[in-house]
Amino acid sequence: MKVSIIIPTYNERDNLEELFERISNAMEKAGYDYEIIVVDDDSPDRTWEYAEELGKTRGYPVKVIRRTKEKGLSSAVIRGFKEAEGDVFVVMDADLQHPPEKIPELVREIEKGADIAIASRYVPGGGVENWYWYRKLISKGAIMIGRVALPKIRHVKDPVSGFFALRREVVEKADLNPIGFKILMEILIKGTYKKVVEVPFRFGLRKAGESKLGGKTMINYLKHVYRLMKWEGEIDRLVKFSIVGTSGIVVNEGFLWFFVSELGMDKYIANIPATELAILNNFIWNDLWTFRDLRRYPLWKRLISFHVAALMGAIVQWLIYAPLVYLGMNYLVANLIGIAASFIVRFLFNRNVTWG
Ligand SMILES: Nc1nc2c(ncn2[C@@H]2O[C@H](COP(=O)(O)OP(=O)(O)O)[C@@H](O)[C@H]2O)c(=O)[nH]1
Ligand SMILES: [Mg+2]
Repeated sequence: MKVSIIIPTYNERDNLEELFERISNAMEKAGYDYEIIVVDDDSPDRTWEYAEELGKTRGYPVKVIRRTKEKGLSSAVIRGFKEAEGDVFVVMDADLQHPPEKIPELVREIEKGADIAIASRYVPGGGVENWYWYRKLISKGAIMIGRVALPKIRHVKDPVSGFFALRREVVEKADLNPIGFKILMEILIKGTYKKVVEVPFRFGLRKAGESKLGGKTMINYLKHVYRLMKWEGEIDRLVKFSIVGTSGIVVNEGFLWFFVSELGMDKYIANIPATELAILNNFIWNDLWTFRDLRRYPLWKRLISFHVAALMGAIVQWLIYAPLVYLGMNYLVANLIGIAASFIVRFLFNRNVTWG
């Protein structure tokens, strides 16, 4: 079995020597056959040249790809997959924030039967070095958004880690988007695999050089999550869910009118059966259409869960409406914002629980 270690680089010259040395020690100690694939985007500091030189003078099994036309982290990793000869691929950064000593542990998980082994910051024993609480909060918040928006990855604690190992077959047939922002998330959505395991590790400090990522990171991340939702058909569901929701408004109003005008019911009371009928209407269409392929729990459970979502939505709607009105906002506008929040809450709850 051969391991291909894929390392995207941009201006990482000063990290290479220690990186190669530690990789080579770790792999030799564990007894794995390996190759290092450096995918460099024509770094001004000539990282590619130094990588080749280290390979020649010190005998490390390095293959260097110098890209002069393309750029970007994800596309570099995808290129690495194409060049790799191994049975197991490992992806890691060059800056030593990913300790090379973890590689054998990841590979061992693959040998034991995992298809993807992630070096994870967010399982017990893992962590990050020297991050302020707000940076942790942003990181965890971003992951949480990804996990609820993409139910397929909801069991993965660190789906955006840049340090992981996988079997070649996982990505061989996958149509990975080179402009994707987080390559692991892309693989978790589009790859062919069954078992994912996470191995704890501490995300260290950058040894030399500086970070290339930052600035628009959050926006790019959200764009990537959106593209993956689209690819997964989750955006289609969202559209269907809103169409059904709109039909519910018609049902609600229609029955309210019928109960009050035709049956002479009390206006305060009539609202209750009208709302319940709208909930039932929405449930039926969502069950038969929006989430048809996801019916796993018995009907009565789905029905109860759908009502829980409706109740939660109503509470959220009110919790947003009341303070906004109190703060002086126009009550119709406040209600609209409340409805939007309720919509998101109901969709996510139904997607992850009722039809989860
Ligand atoms: N080939 C290539 N590598 C990149 C690019 N951007 C970043 N990298 C490499 O990807 C790894 C992670 O980047 P880094 O700046 O450390 O990200 P951070 O740890 O999130 O700050 C490092 O090895 C970088 O050299 C790029 O556009 N092309
Ligand atoms: Mg880094």
